[in-house]
Amino acid sequence: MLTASDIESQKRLAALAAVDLVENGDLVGLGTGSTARYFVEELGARLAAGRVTGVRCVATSLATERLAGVTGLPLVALPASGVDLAVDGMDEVDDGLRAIKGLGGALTREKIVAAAARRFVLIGDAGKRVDQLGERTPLPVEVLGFGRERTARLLEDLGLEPTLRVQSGKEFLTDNGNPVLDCRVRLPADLEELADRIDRLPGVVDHGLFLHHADLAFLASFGGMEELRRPE
Ligand code: A5P
Repeated sequence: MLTASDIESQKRLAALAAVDLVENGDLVGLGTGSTARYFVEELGARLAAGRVTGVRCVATSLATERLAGVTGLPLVALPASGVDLAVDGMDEVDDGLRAIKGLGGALTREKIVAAAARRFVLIGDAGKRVDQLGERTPLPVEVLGFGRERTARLLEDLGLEPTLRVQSGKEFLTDNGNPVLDCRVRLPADLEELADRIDRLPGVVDHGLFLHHADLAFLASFGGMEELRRPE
């Protein structure tokens, strides 16, 4: 049985593997969450030590923006030309490199940056690997506050079971000021079709299915580092 500290070590190992991919002068998308945090800290430390030079970063959340500031990573707005590399954690990943993200609530900005990356790399402990996406975690959907009960009904009509995310007794709001509906997915599900149908609902800002974004995933376990690559 892995302890919490075992899992933290694995997250850190996966993050370090991804930092090795950063090249001098890269524009790097910084993910959000406890695994991405290790990546940001290590990249900041290598920049400070001169082990990598000239990197600039785009943060996917206000929390990551603050962390990057503390670690001394220079931040810029996402340029139209995108980023060289983006690195982020995930909540679940399957063998086809498809992921669910967003339990940290940053899914919309994370997807904008992931979609703008020449290379998008997922990092996590091996416990994040699943046979079927949705088997352990709900699918987060960021929605507009306006009409959110109606949007929840439309999600139910797709076979999902939405629950409004609450944090510290209050409605959770993303950095964009929107609520999140965490949707239990009834399995088995056709995720391609589901993503497409959610994308078309009025009131939805974005959802946590990242089906075609990742090029590579580092999954750390005590057995070693596993690398998942996008199927040809
Ligand atoms: C943030 O919105 C999420 O997408 C995170 O990337 C994801 O929840 C993984 O977070 P941890 O690294 O904290 O598990």
